[in-house]
Amino acid sequence: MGILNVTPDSFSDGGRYAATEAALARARQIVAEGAAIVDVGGQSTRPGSLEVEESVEMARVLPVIEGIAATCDIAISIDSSKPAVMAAAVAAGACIINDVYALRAPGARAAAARTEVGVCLMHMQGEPRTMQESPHYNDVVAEVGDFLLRERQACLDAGVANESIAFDPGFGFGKSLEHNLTLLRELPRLAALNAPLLVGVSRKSVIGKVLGKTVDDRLYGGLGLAALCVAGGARIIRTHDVAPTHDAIRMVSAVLQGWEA
Ligand code: YH5
Repeated sequence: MGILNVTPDSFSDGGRYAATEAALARARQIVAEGAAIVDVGGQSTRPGSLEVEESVEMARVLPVIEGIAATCDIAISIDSSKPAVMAAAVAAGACIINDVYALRAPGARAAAARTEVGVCLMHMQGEPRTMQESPHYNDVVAEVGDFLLRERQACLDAGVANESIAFDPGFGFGKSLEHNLTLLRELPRLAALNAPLLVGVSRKSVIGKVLGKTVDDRLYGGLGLAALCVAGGARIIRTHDVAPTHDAIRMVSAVLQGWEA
């Protein structure tokens, strides 16, 4: 899964049209580098980030999703927590909803059930503005697993199909370095919960803290983690660096599943 951020800090604003064209060019690159999914987001969820208006988020992502759907052979996911954005994105061509709030916003589960798309439920403790201030768990793996099972049941009750639901431990979302490392070490316990596991570690601070590297220098650390995650049972790797990650995980898959050209 290649990350396509459509926020002003990602594509410097020469206006909406220029930003859309730049995002589409990046989407074509993500396809060429081997991604199966492109994850389109118009709202930053990094630690400390603020919310944007629904209309702003829509204006950013919808033209990009329409453009990708019209010109690229790739599955599109919408990275949003707002039900109206989810519904509009699916109408524009998205087939997966990737929600860091795990569809907890009022109306989000109903929107997912109506559209019959895939959904990724991600664990987060707290909310983006404050989540890294003092994360606390007694047993981080058990608590993340319990959260995902509970939110899956809520989705099933709302009419989302079981086969449509993926899980994500939410690396960096209300987690200390030690919490992130424990989740990585014990990923097979989460992979055993009978949902495809999606993980996003690309360029995150877990790498920065261990290696002492800034965000632009975290590729090799991220590849190590991507390989570990696939070996630990992850099925989808969310990354900024599609070509190197694709090579790394194809290599791990060849070992685990045997080699097919
Ligand atoms: C995720 O894990 N993450 S947005 C801080 C960084 C680098 C990257 C400075 N959306 C996830 O990518 N969706 C985001 O270091 C996500 N899983 C899913 N499903 C945060 C992000 C990032 C933050």
